[in-house]
Amino acid sequence: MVSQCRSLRKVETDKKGKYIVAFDPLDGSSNIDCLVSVGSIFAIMKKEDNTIPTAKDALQPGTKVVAAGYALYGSATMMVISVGNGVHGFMLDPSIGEFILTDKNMTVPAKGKIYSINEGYTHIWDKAVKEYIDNKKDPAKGTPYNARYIGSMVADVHRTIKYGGIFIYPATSSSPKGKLRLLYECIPMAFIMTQAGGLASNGKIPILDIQPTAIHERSPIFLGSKDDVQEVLDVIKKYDK
Ligand code: AFP
Repeated sequence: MVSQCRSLRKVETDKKGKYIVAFDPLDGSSNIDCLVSVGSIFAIMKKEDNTIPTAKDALQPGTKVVAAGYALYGSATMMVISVGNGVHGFMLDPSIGEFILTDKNMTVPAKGKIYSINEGYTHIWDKAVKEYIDNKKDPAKGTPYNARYIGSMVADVHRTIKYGGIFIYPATSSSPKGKLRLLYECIPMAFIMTQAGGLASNGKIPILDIQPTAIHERSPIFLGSKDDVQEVLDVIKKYDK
């Protein structure tokens, strides 16, 4: 297992399985003291051979993920999981201590009305992100989007699946690879969002196609309703010409 806490946690030989788990045990932890929702995120990949596991085994692209999910600790506790056959939500029923299937086949709306990004970094966004967000706030035609940003990826992504729209953590001039970790934040969320009918890109290629080169590698991420993500990718392409 590779997790945000440590680079690699090896399982005892007699308990070793065939899988690698990339795990963010408590994402959004800076929100705990003010009781904002936090979560755990995981992605599971097959170990390609029978050699002794090393950190390199975890450096697999998202196309190799066999299962991914998150737990959201909010007004209720919910597990959202995909094994490659749709996305399903299980709500914890504390009265019986069991998770109940409450959200079968979760699908993200093709287009939403919410954009989710930390606008405190507006001064260091690139031109494409600035133009896209300005257009969401004050469109030439149609109604402006609502802004929602919790600062806890699991909560922001869960809302995006439920209501639609777009979640963005872009590269900035001070963080050229963005902030979010590729292996245990971006890839699992991209797997789930893609399974739910949405899109997830680093602004150039699908997140799931990125070949990780380091355990704690970061990546920009544009994730959510396919029409909304495609719209921002078209703006990025315009500036790339
Ligand atoms: P913490 O785990 O340090 O609270 O960071 C949370 C996170 O990794 C992710 O859950 C949020 O989407 C993102 O960082 C918020 O980052 P900013 O505070 O820079 O917007």
